[in-house]
Amino acid sequence: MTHQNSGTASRAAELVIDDARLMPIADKVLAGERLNFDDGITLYRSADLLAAGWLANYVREQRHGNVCFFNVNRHINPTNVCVAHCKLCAFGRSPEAPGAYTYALEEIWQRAEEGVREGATEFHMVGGLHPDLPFEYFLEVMRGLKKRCPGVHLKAFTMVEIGYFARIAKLSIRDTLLALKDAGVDSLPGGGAEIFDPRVRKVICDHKTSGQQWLNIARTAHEVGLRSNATMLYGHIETEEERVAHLLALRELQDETHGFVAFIPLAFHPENTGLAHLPKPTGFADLKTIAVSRLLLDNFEHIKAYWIMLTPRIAQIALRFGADDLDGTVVEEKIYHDAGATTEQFTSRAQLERLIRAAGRVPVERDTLYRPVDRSKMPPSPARRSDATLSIIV
Ligand code: V47
Repeated sequence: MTHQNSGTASRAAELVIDDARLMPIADKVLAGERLNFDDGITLYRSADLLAAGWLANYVREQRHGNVCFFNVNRHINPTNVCVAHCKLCAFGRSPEAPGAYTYALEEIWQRAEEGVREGATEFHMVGGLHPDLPFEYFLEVMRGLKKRCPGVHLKAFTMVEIGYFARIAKLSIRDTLLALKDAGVDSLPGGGAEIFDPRVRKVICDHKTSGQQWLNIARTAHEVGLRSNATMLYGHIETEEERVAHLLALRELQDETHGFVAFIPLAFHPENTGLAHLPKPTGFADLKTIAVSRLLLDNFEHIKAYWIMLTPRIAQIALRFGADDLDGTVVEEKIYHDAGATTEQFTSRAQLERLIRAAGRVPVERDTLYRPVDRSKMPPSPARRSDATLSIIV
């Protein structure tokens, strides 16, 4: 059936809804009204992916028109040694386990300087909860990065790492965040949120920061002037109710602080994890989650389709299902690749632009806070790897 709502934009005439349960939701979206918990559940339970995607795309185009953002960044994971032993994770190791590593300070700085030569405007830095490294090590990492690469935004440490640093340094969350800010941290990435519900956390990340603590740390970060991203790890043991409750908890905090920059749904990769028996989320679930996120998170400016995790093909399609950002060039990715991701770890700026253009969008390079980057005012960065690194038919 075609949507017949009176008083809606003429574009609504394009909307075809097969599942009548989505009609009242379409009315709300087209009228700019906030969706509720039941709407989220209905969207998740409906097989009418195209109608949900149309609505999410409508909201996305109202905010960003035809623009799709990407950035030139580098991930750096200082250590994979971790005391948490989360079932969901294939990255963390005991100190003596094969493959355990911890970079020396110089190694981190060297990687960063390589990133600067490649034109990176952001370092994304997260790692394990190391039993022996003192908080001072991480402060020193940040000070050294700021000194050597003053123009690069440091997006570093998840709420989980912040909680751990506070514990080992015997500081309050606020003082921990202030110390990191003083050492050079500019914002925080969105990891570690997983699913907030305690039932799920007990199985997938038993010893990790609780959902409530994650939200409290994010609140404090925003209060001290550090903006952050937010994530949701989906496609493992969580129910639709737990996903929607997670999204609404983020929306509620965003109403309060306006500190979140972007939301990134993260598809669970089971290989080499304690949950390896679970199947991978499907492409349908990936696109539905992007669409539901765009529709429920009406106070988030950006929804990111993280190409490494979704694959470039699905991430590209997501640009028509609510996402307005593909994330970045990345260069070195360990968390997903340890868990069986088959995507490349690096893509070039040219490849990202090509994916975006082929989806009928206009690529805009952004910095971490979504300000456009004007390369004409920056020194040229030598192409480090061939554009053929990522081969994809678009
Ligand atoms: O916190 C861990 C998740 C996160 C697995 O803020 C897994 O811009 C799937 O947060 N399968 C790290 N996911 C990645 C992350 C991120 C990525 C890109 C951009 C931003 C940003 C943040 O990855 C972890 C955890 O939630 N994770 N193991 C796994 N097996």
